[in-house]
Amino acid sequence: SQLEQTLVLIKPDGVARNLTGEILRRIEAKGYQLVDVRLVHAQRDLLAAHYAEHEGKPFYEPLIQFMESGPIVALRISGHRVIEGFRVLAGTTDPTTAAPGTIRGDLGRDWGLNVQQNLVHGSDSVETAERELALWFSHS
Ligand code: DAT
Ligand code: MG
Repeated sequence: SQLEQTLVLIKPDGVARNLTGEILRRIEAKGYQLVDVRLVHAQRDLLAAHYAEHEGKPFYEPLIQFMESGPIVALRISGHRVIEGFRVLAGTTDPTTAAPGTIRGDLGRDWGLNVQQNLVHGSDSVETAERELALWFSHS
């Protein structure tokens, strides 16, 4: 079976712009199930663990500072091939070139240097999803 779970984060820009409902609507409309949800003002240690693969890259520090800047909505969602499927719903990393019809393409703004403000995060593999879900939902 390819029934999977993935971690979605509605990043601080998405929460601040009151897009939580619109993003959840798109996830539910696709047919994915909401399994768990938390509103988190993330501490640096959690963000450093979450973005460990990017440590040392030029955008790492601005990315962590942005993710610390306000509340995040963390979602555990399930569905058939949801890991890849959510990333298709989200669109490519840069909102400027993300396709219309995607979350980043329809709702993301071109912030110039602030590519990190792209509304959502989605895990990128089965292994990553397991690791990230354990980080953000360690209570369950
Ligand atoms: P994604 O979030 O699409 O999986 P990623 O894992 O490569 O992208 O990068 C994590 C986040 O870091 C991404 O959402 C935005 C930011 N980022 C990535 N590449 C960047 C770049 N070249 N400049 C600035 N921020 C970047
Ligand atoms: Mg990524």
